[in-house]
Amino acid sequence: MKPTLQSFLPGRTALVGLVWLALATAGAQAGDREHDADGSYACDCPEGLEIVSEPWVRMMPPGMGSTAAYLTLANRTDEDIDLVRGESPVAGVTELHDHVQDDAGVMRMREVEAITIPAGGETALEPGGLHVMLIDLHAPLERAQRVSVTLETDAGDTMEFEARVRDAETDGMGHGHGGGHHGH
Ligand SMILES: [Cu+2]
Repeated sequence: MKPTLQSFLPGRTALVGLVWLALATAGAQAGDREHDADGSYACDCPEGLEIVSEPWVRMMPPGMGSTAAYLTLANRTDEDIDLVRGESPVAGVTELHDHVQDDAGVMRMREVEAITIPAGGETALEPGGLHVMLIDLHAPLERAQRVSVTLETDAGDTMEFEARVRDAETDGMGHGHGGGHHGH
């Protein structure tokens, strides 16, 4: 985590304005093509990389300055794909996280160097496991808001998609960020 980054953003107010503008524009374009006939979701992705579950961002209680984005990725190529960086206009810092059990048996999240989608396989980012951490949100997120997220591979390719903000309750994972739920 780099909580101090916020202090390096002098144009914070201007930035927020830009973000809202970007979101408004993105929202207008989104509904058209959410779910392709082949079961993949809209993504400006490198060849062979697909999104196979609807991307979403966890709606957090008021006052929380960070949240997480989730989706399932499929790799149709014959080489592993490593995602090594993330970026989003709504967050000051975007990190790739996983949940790991600490020595006391408590699940904690920590930054990872890469999220790997194995050749010909799938990788799920889901509550209690891997996720894209959105830190230092510039403004509170609202339900149904579409958040643009960009992930970058170690080869320098980028994948860009939109994730919809929603509550986590419906997925049966209960409350809290990783409290007791064991990812895989
Ligand atoms: Cu996290």
